Amino acid sequence: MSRLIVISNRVSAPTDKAGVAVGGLAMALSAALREGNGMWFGWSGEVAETSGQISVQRIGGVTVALTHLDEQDVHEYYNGYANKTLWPLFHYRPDLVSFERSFDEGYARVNQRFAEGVAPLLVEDDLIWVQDYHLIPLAAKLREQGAKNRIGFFLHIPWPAMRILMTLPKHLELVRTMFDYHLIGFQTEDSVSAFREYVLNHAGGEDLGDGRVKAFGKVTHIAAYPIGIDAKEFVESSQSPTAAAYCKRMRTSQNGRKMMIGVERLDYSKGLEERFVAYDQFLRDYPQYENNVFLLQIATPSREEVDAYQDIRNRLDSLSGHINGEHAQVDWVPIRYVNRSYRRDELAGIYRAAHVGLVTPLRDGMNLVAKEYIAAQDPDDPGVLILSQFAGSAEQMKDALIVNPFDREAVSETIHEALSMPLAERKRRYEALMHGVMTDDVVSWREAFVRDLKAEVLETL
Ligand code: GDG
Repeated sequence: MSRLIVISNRVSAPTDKAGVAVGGLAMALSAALREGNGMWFGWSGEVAETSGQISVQRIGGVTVALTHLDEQDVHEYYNGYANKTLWPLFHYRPDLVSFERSFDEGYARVNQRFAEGVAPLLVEDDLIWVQDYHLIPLAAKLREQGAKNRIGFFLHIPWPAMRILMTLPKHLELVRTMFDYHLIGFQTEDSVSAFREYVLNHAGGEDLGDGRVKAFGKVTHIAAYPIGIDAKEFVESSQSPTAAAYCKRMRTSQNGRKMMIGVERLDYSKGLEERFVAYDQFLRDYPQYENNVFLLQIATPSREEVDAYQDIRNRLDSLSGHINGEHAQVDWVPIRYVNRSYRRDELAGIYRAAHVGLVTPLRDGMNLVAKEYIAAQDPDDPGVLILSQFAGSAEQMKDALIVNPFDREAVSETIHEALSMPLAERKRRYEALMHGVMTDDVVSWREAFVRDLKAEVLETL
């Protein structure tokens, strides 16, 4: 049986120090690696002078190979090209992109170092699965090291429309490197089409049918593999004693009011500012909800070394303060804005206590919070999901209330619709959504990708 080698920027342990599950992706990949005697390669998260040495360890039954990055790498590759160039660009924010040639060089250098670290560990029939935008050129670098293996790539974030991508210096070179993969997985059909459009219209490529595209003299296979959550685990987590305690704590503090929940990393792509503005609009449009509803917004600080993240944090501090100052009463605040993170089982209990899940990113590869919110609901009295049309999950979750997050008046109306939805309709929508969340979970995502990668014919390169 071929081994599976997963390569990602960071390697996540399946559980935190307290043994609590940290996330579906880490668990799903770890399970596959354990079963298939595979290996997970990535950055340790430590910043140290690096000699290119790799430390191989066993964590939670998984073989993990870790490398360090030095300060210049972190500045140019991680905070630079990955999070100041590609992340904003792929989330349709060319206004926030900073591009410097040193970032590009750092990105190439770290990808090269990853390839040099992985190559000696490979055997002939290993299946290699590269994750996400930090490592787009890795297959090309591995080929330079002589790797002839099947290599697949999965992009967790959106692939942008052609005209957006073309604002990136050296976009053609970046896309050229992708033709060293046998299989490229995107989250959505929208991303698949955007990639195909670029290849056909800008890279002189050809559509060979069956998801195969040819350019630069090479063929690659593109398809959508929408990622899911570890749904079974999340349902169990939402029924755990910790979740029950958190749900009860929230209900007590609701004191009969309805609660809306937002949970995200504090990131400008998640549409938090627009959400707060729409909620302010809602409080003006529907004064009957005064003192009867509140929004709990959990926003965990993220990428704090990047200026755009400090800016969004400052703007949200100011906006939440402004809205609360405007509408609050002595015994009610409309927004509870919390900048800390919670354990997964605590979060499950908080989701369960929320009457409405507000998931309104301006752009999102998939968005797992939407799926977790559904998985955590009480089937006899489920809450309502409001979901942005620009989240990848909107391609699957058609029974959510779909909104345009830029249209604050429409979001305001939709909040009213959600809060006043009769039980029968809440149940109908929940059941349809829950069926999808349980069926298209992270395990079926992984199995579909690995099965298709195995089926690739080696001669296509
Ligand atoms: C990228 C893509 C794609 C959040 N706060 C806490 C916490 N979280 C967890 C959520 C969820 C995860 O973080 C966030 O996942 P998302 O999918 O919503 O978003 P990104 O982090 O941007 O992920 C995205 C994903 O990759 C997978 O492909 O869906 O589009 O951008 O699981 O629950 N978890 C805990 N405490 C918190 O306070 N424990």
